[in-house]
Amino acid sequence: MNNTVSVEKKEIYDSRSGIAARVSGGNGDKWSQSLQSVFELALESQGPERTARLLEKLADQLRAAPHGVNTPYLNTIPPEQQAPFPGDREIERRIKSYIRWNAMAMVVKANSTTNVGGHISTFASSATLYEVAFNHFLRGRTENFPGDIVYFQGHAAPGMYARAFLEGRLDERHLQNFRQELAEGGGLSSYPHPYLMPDFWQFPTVSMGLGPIMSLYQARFNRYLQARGLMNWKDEPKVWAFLGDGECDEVDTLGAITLGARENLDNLIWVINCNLQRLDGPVRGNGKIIQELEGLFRGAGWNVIKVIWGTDWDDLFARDKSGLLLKRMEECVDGDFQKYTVEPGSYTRKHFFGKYPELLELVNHLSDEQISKLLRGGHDARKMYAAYKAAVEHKGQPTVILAKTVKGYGLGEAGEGKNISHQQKKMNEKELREFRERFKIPISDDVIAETPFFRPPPDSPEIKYLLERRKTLGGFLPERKVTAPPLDVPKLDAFAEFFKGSVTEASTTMAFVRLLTILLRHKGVSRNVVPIIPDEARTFGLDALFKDIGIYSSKGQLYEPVDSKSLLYYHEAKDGQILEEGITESGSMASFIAAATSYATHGVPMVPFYIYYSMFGPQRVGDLFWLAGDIRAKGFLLGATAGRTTLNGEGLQHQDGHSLLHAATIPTCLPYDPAFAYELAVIIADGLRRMYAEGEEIFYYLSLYNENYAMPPMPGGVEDGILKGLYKFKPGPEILGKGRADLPVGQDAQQRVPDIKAHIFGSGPIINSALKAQEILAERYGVSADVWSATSYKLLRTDAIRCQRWNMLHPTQPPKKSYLEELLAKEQGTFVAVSDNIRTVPDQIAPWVPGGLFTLGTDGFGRSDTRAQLRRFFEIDAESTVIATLYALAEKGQIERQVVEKAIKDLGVNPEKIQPQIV
Ligand SMILES: Cc1ncc(C[n+]2csc(CCOP(=O)(O)OP(=O)(O)O)c2C)c(N)n1
Ligand SMILES: [Mg+2]
Repeated sequence: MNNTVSVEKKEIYDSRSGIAARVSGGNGDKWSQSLQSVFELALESQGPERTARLLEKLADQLRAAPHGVNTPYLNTIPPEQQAPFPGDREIERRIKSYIRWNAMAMVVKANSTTNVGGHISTFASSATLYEVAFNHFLRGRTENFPGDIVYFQGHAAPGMYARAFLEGRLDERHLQNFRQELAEGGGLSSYPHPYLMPDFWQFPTVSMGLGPIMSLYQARFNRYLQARGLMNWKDEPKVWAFLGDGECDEVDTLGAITLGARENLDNLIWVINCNLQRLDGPVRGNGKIIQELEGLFRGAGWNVIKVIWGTDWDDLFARDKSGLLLKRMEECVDGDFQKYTVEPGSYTRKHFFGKYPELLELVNHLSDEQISKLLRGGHDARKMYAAYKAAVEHKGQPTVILAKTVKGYGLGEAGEGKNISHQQKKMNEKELREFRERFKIPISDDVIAETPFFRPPPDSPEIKYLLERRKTLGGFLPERKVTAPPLDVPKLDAFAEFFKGSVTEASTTMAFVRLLTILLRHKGVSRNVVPIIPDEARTFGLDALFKDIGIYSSKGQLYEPVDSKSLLYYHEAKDGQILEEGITESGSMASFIAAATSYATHGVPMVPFYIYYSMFGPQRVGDLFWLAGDIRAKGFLLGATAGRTTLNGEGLQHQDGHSLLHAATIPTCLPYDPAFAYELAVIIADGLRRMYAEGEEIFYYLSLYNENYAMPPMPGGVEDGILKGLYKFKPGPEILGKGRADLPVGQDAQQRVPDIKAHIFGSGPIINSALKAQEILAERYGVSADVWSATSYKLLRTDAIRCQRWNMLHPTQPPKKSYLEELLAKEQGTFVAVSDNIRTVPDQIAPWVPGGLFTLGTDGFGRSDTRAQLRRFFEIDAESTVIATLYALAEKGQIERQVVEKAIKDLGVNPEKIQPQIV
């Protein structure tokens, strides 16, 4: 049998082109009938098990063969199965040409007077992909339908603007100010940025790879909303993502595609613009990107539709009975195909067809010019229509369309198919004329050098056609509309239990879990809460929620969980509320973003709480954090197990001391570092109010820690300070008498200097270092130190900068004072800050602290050890805080330097210990 299989395999491969050609020529049925009868014969004579083994063996050999999981380098949809194109091709072509022209003109104009950049070639290659989709498939939002969700390729933005111009949504001034957003009257953002154009763009895509991963999780989130009854679509929206072939090298693009098949996301369609080029040159000069992607997607369980060749090639394939045409296609690598684009038709005749006499003959009837114009599939509206139609009708799997195109299509000498194509931003007059002629743009010679925009009048057949198409499809796209109703968020008293404090020790993570439980029972928000976890629920104590609210699974729970008898069993359910993402921080962030923008995308406000190991937050998926700002995400990110010393034992890779700084860089993010349960409650309650009752488009980042300690009751009147970033938590003792601070330890406190005053800002669990230092300073050194809780250095800084700037620009008016300045103006003394984060976190406010701020922090790499050891190592424990405070006082001449030296000795700190900072 082995022999037979090899013979079959050899025949199949030797004549593969022939088979493929015959299949595409319409003889496929005969082949499948023959194979079917062989299969039935085998079943009869060998029985099912042996037949299955034989088939499996055959499949293995096929997989190991040069093509692997690929199909031949042909269109997936043969011409005879192609759905007919229903549109008016002539009008659509003219519309597309005008859009092409305006998209090009925007960039050329912008760069003729300024150097602001822009891209022509990406859209030039994808114009047909978009136009067919806009005229026939992409559905806008209507009263009863939320609209399809579309991720546009970032560098194709000029094409979307140019279309909106024809649609009458943008005017000439907008186009004129492309990439000049600060120009009078505003301009258009370089790429899709909802932050900058909140009525237009929905999804930022320009950082390669983020569009793809967001679209995957968005498609899954749509199913989640439906499963939980939060949306009820008769007609499910599709999620479309237009991507680049170079973009597929990003791990974010391909790293999660199995989710699509696993979740049967037939609501998801990816359109990959395979122009074979990226920025510097070919994507796979020595291979074939389309085949590589096909293999990957097929392997991952997707429906793959290749659109390689245009209609012109159908006739050539049909006439080629030898299979040589396909063989020649398969011999060529992408570098060759790029060359055929750049060179004239005579070159292609000689080097491509000329390899085999039969092929030369096949194109005898074509002139060189006709050969050079043989279209690739992605430039053929009929082929693209058929592909889209097949994609929207496909059931059970997501679809990827691999459309072959030419980068810079239509630019001719200016950059068509050239390696410099991506960067081409200028066109000279000759190139402009050629472009005009090629696409028949009615612009006269005398103005062409100015690259004027062209828009036919509103009653022209083109504009009427275009508007009618969009009306039929439900409205314009892209368009961002916020229609979500406010939520009835809990008032502060819903969290009253946190304000009483507790002697039972708890961590802020435990407090958060308790708080989440309260929200899950609050009638105003319970259904909208979306807990998101990347396989770390047990670490944070969130497994307590498994049973109550369930883990979302589109398949429900097909098995009996091993822990079914326990109270907290692993409970998966079709309407589960938790998104348990497994080990994918990028995927979890993509889910967070889908939930965090549901207020705008679906008109349903969702409240995501994404809790994760803080070290694997912005440090790992920082670009998605940044995107969360741009996309106007609302929700809570919770960096748990935070703190370079609080997370003991785990060592260098796990101990986070800088996420707060990352978070501080995102303009719409409010980072908080709460120390106590009541602070957490005040911050979250206010966040809910601001985002979901008042409609602010901001999000929160909170550090959560895993150290247990007694949670104190909330002092009176501190809510405002908690939210603004700083308040006095515990004043230092009043120290009487006129003694000297350099007196030996144990001497009568009455004799110590009363007016040596210090202030220690502490955050997170390190506030406990500050509190202990407060005691030591008072008892042993006669220094009274007030302890403050610093909940957000970023917010203090932003407010201070705002006032400083106003004062600078209004120099003769009475100066404004920031919250921080007003607060500290009432205080005397020396200021010290201690944190489980790097010093740069507290240093953010240093310029506004009277007399400066002396900071202690955890700069350097973490270590595996106990908290006590780590805090001594990084010099943020109570003893180190005492020494730092005394030193800061000595620096100001308020105490003798010998006092500091003595304290170092008394408190057992080794002055020669290794320094944690490195360079
Ligand atoms: C994460 C990221 N890295 C790099 C870039 C810079 N960049 C912009 S476009 C581009 C090439 C895009 O090629 P491809 O995806 O093939 O798109 P095409 O323009 O060819 O359609 C690069 C490298 C980026 N935008 N994002
Ligand atoms: Mg490309």
